[in-house]
Amino acid sequence: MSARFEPPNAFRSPRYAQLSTFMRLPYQKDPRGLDVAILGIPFDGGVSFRPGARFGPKEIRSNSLLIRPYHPVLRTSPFSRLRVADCGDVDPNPLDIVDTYGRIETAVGEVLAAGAIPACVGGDHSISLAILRAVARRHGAVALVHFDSHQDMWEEYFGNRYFHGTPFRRALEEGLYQPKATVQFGIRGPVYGEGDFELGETQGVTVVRAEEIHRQGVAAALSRLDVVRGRKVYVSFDIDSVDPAFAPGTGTPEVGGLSSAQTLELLRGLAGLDIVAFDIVEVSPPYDQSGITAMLAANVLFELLSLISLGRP
Ligand SMILES: [Mn+2]
Repeated sequence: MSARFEPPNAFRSPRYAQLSTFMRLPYQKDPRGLDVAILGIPFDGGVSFRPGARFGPKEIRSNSLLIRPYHPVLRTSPFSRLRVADCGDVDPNPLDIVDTYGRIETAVGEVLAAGAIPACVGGDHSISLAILRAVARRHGAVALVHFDSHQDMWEEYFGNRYFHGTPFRRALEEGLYQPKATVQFGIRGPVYGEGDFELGETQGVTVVRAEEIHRQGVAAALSRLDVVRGRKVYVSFDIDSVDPAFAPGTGTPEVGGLSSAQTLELLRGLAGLDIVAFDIVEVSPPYDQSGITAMLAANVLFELLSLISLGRP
């Protein structure tokens, strides 16, 4: 059994009609034998504003067709070094977030039990809590690199403890990640009050606001990653960390964000980290323009897979 590509002609053929997997990868439901298992998680029942992220996996798949297999900056061919497959979608319960969490935790747990790295494509950001539950059960409390315009550390919303604005408070309460080994990139936009930042501040979370990245540059931002080095790292990538001029197809856009180029540079700066799982969330195709947001998300997926492949034979 091999999940490898058939280079080189597989990449040169358009095959538009039949391609429905992430980056033309093989479809393989069973994660056993894989190094990385890509899971779609088409759930947006945790959204507070613009819906549609349930269609993210489908659009990211179809906008990933142009991605070629060699990364010339990181100098790696991730699909030669890693056995990667599209393991299909987790079946959510669109009417019940708690039930959906159970389904996600089970599916991600199966990937981890198979010894593969879960690469999760959402879906709204509420899914990160369920993924982190499975990851922490396997690896213990992880370090966290979190790209977002929002901290997603609110207490509740209309009395609901689970939605896409609370996963990193719930995960903190459950001891799933180490706050002092957490870096959040791209935070910006209006909040309800100064107190909204209090939990992160008192718990020692490193926040690199978007304004700081614009003023001081990407290299300075990357220097803040020292707190996660040498640890098992979970990367949570919310597409709304990117400016809506580059990524309009999202549920809760905030102006003044990262450019696509800054995003790629930041991601490449994660080289050398021990990434044990990641998610890419909040792509909402109904609000997208010509697929540019889904295309960016597909490229973020390629960047993260390339990072994981570094150092592998
Ligand atoms: Mn978020």
